[in-house]
Amino acid sequence: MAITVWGRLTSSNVQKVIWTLGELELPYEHVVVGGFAKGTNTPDYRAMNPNGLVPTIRDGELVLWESNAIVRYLSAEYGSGLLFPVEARERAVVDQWADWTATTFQPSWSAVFAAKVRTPAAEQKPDDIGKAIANAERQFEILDGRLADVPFLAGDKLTYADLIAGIGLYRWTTMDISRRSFANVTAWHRRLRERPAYVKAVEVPYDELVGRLTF
Ligand SMILES: N[C@@H](CCC(=O)N[C@@H](CS)C(=O)NCC(=O)O)C(=O)O
Repeated sequence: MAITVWGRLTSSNVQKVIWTLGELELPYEHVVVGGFAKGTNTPDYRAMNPNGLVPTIRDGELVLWESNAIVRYLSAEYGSGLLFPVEARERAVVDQWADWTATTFQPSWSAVFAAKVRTPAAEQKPDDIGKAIANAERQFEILDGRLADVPFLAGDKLTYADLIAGIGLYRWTTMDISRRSFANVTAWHRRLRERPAYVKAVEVPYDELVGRLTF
């Protein structure tokens, strides 16, 4: 039975999942819910995902939400030795960058996206935007330092840490803001853009999110 994914393609958390499926060349069914499509507040959907958020997946008997958990699961189940190192010390490094992304990096660029893109122009606060950009740049500096040493976050090969972190690059580089440039991050972005699964899943226009804080 094919994997089913619920979620809208303009959600960066859904994009991680679609990108992972693409890297692993796994067939899947896609049900568009969330945002304008709604559908996340029904009893059936809430029974799968009590948060009423996207993404959610089903793979056989397994129903799973939380995008990073989904990416890790797919990588372990279908990408062992590929996206998911089997050796504990190697995997620990992948988890370090994945968890840093969840707790620190993604919240930092998401805060800029919320303040500058999702907040209606008349309500935007330049000071808040400036502080959010400065904080995000501190995290990009850390990323840049790592990528000075290795082509991908965990070393020589693409892993699920790159999938979890890499979804931020399109939004970061296309927002109408002044930002510092980071040469190693730019080179990593270029490497990711060579991957059709990345481009298809992540380089997705987000016009429907402009000025809209409600979803
Ligand atoms: N921590 C959750 C966050 C999920 C989340 O906030 N999803 C947003 C889209 S990125 C959502 O469902 N928004 C409401 C909607 O799209 O209707 C995850 O990573 O899966």
